[in-house]
Amino acid sequence: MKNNGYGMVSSRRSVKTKEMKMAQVAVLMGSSSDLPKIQSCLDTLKKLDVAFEVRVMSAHRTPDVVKEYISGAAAKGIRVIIAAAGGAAHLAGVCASHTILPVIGIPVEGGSLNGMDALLATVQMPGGIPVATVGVGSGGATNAALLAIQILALNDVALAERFAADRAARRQKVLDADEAMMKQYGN
Ligand code: AIR
Repeated sequence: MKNNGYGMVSSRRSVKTKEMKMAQVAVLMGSSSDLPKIQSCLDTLKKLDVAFEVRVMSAHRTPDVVKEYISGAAAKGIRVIIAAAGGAAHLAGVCASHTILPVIGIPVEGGSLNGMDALLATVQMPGGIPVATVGVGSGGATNAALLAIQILALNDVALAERFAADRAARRQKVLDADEAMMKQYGN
């Protein structure tokens, strides 16, 4: 037996135990080159103990895979889709067109336009097919996870408590920084 991060699994056969949670969030990225830029999203989901699955699929390079995956996502328990892409970033929009699950788009920085292209491509959806677009950069990726958690927390009291504790910790960090600053400059 070994721990895979979600519970104990047999090393010979992958056996689900009752501690093993079904993924509620799907984090998709257009390329594995996006991973370091959205790491804070995965870290935040992990920190707040939300089960998620991570996939690489591209609206342009593997459009058939995107369609197939998204079409089956709700049936297997996914409740929120997070889609990250850079450049001509159509992944979140294409996901949104294939599901009625909420889709959060992360515009990934990089390339010649450093994320401005991804931001506009992700945010400027036609009326009727919404994508909740977060900011470019690590803060945006963190916010994508937090927004997904807020959606799930509407029906999960324990998760809402973890979210509130995280919010309180972020507040405390600013108060501590303020106190340290006042000490340093003697005011
Ligand atoms: N991308 C991949 N398919 C469609 C798009 N828009 C994006 C990836 C990545 C960028 O293109 O999300 O941000 C460059 O990908 P790569 O694989 O060339 O590094």
